[in-house]
Amino acid sequence: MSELQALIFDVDGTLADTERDGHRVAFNRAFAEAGLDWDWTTSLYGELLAITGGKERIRFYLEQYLPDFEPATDLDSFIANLHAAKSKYYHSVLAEGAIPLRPGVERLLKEAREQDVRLAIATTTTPSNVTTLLEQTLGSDSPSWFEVIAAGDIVPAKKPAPDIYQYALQEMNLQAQDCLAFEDSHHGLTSASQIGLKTVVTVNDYTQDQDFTGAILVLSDFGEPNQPFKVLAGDAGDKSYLDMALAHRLLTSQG
Ligand code: XBP
Ligand code: MG
Repeated sequence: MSELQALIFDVDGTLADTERDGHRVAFNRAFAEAGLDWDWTTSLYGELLAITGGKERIRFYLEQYLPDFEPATDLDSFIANLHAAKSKYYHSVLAEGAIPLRPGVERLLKEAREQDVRLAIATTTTPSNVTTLLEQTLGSDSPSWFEVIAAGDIVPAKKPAPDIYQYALQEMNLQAQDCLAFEDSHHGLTSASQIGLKTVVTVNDYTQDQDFTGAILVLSDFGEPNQPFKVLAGDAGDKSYLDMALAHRLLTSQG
């Protein structure tokens, strides 16, 4: 019998809408600083999100859109330097306080903590991006709420590979059947569900048209008591926001 022991969260798009006004803006600032006239518009960025990982995304962009580009240094160092600048700018965007948590995220995290349900992060982004986002939105001690922050290059293969979720489970010494995952994208759902994690998806503008077959529940967002979610697929019973009672029920349901 499964018993809910941990919630494992994706970060970008799930905890906060960081992509369009956070990562994208930071990439563009890094390009400008490097004297590059590249402009990742909101629509182009939507296409580039097919590739997870910022360094991987830059490499893909060069291959697909600028195949004749010749960097001044070798390609790996060029990308690494550009990405380091991007991370610096991303932190400054977060410090501006422009990116709030999505509806219901803070409430759900706090409710899980009250019930001693363990928390973890499984994300593709750089580790310091996660801690900065948490500190900025939930306070300086909030990274410690998470037993494991599995992030970035800690595993060889990024999402949609399952490695990052596998890593988080191993670190917590838990089985997939005792945890729920939270994602916003098809790649994230693929990563979590490949190793048997039941997954709740909350969509956003970039992901709303993706295929979420296999998700236990697909929602507009986690919702709040005064701000009900929309159920896009699956069964939330009589609930209008995601709380721990619904989380427990989802884990033990047959779906
Ligand atoms: C997040 C990503 C990341 C961020 C950029 O995917 O794809 O690449 O866009 O982060 P997910 P870095 O939400 O599925 O984890 O530049 O730090 O790699
Ligand atoms: Mg995501």
